[in-house]
Amino acid sequence: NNGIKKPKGYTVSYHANPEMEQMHFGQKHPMKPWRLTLTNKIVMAYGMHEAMDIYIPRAASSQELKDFHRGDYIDFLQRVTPSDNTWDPDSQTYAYNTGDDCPIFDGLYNYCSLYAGASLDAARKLTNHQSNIAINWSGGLHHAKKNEASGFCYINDIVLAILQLLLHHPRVLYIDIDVHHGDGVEQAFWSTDRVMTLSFHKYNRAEFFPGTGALDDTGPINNASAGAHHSLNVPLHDGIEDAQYIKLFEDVVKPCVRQYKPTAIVLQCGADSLGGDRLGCFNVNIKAHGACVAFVKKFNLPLLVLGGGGYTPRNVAKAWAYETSLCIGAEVHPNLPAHTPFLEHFGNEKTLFPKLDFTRYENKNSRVYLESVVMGIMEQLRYLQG
Ligand code: ZL4
Ligand code: CA
Ligand code: ZN
Repeated sequence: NNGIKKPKGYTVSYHANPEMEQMHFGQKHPMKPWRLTLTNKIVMAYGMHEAMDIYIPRAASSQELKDFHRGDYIDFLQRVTPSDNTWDPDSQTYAYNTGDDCPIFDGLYNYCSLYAGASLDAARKLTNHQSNIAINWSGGLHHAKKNEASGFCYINDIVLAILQLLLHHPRVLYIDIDVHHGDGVEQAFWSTDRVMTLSFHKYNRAEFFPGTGALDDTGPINNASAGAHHSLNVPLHDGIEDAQYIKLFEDVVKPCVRQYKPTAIVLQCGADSLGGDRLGCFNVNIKAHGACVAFVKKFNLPLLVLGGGGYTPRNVAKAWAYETSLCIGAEVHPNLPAHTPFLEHFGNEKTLFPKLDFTRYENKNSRVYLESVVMGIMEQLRYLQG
């Protein structure tokens, strides 16, 4: 043990089912469930498990998945096998948008019901008051729609978890720091004022997935709709850096909390917003990514912490392990413990805070641009005063 103790005055729960870590999306597919094994190994090597309640959640039932998803889509996921992968436009795989991004692999349904089960378990621990901060790094799959897969996501565990929170909470704030727009969550709660969605992402309508999430997409145009002004988007350009990202995050999140007064927060911590990510294009370090988690924690509201994207597994694992330590409020030594399994996997960078590759993307975010984004958000929040 590294002297990591249970936090005083609050409980952190960690929801992880190792069964899903073995899954494979297929050769060369960027999504590697194995990054979760790497994360858990680092968390355990530091002894952080001593400071949390650890749960191995059961898979969600098909009935639970149908609380958001359409029945025929769940039945399809339950039934399909890899031999159904086809580009026949008449086939159901086409209708439900499975293919290159969302392949049908062995164990797919098990994988989906496990990560959704973990997010539901985490949400229930919050609503039961058994936990104050509940963590599921296998969740955060924000692109999945009611009746189709999208962007490596099949089941929207975030929507399911928020629906659970809404049974007990009048207002839930959803914050998404994945480099991609959290379109599935935004769409699900577009017409309601009981959830405010806020996504920070790279935005380029024609060139960057999924192409939605412009600054002025803020909810139904009709001001009579409850959802008007409750979908907030922070569109960014390539190469945003630590200091800019942290300031922007705080300048936006603080007034959202002040104006909206959520009673619970869900934070999607997609690690593809880190520098050097295989799919991402930001220049954010692990400490700055973690600073967002630490900032949200300070509001002292029931907090659901989820994973998401992240395609350079060694960096994803370090970021999420570091963010676990921030949730516990434990100081951890920057050097990975010598007994960390797979330590050889990290090459010369046996530290939680490696030098990331910032050579690929030049910073295209000017101070003036970021100020205009903050002003755009403030303008939306002014409508909330009622
Ligand atoms: C791959 O190498 O932009 C999938 C996907 C599979 C292996 C072999 C197939 C090769 C990059 C991506 C052909 C792949 C063609 N393999 C994929 C418009 C696209 C159509 C599909 O972090 N092609 C679609 C989705 C994004 C598109 C990002 C982020 C999820 C999250 C939360 C989802 N889709 C173009 C791409 C590869 C692959 C290599 C890939 N797909 C990169 N970006 C996308 O927000 C978890
Ligand atoms: Ca995002
Ligand atoms: Zn992403």
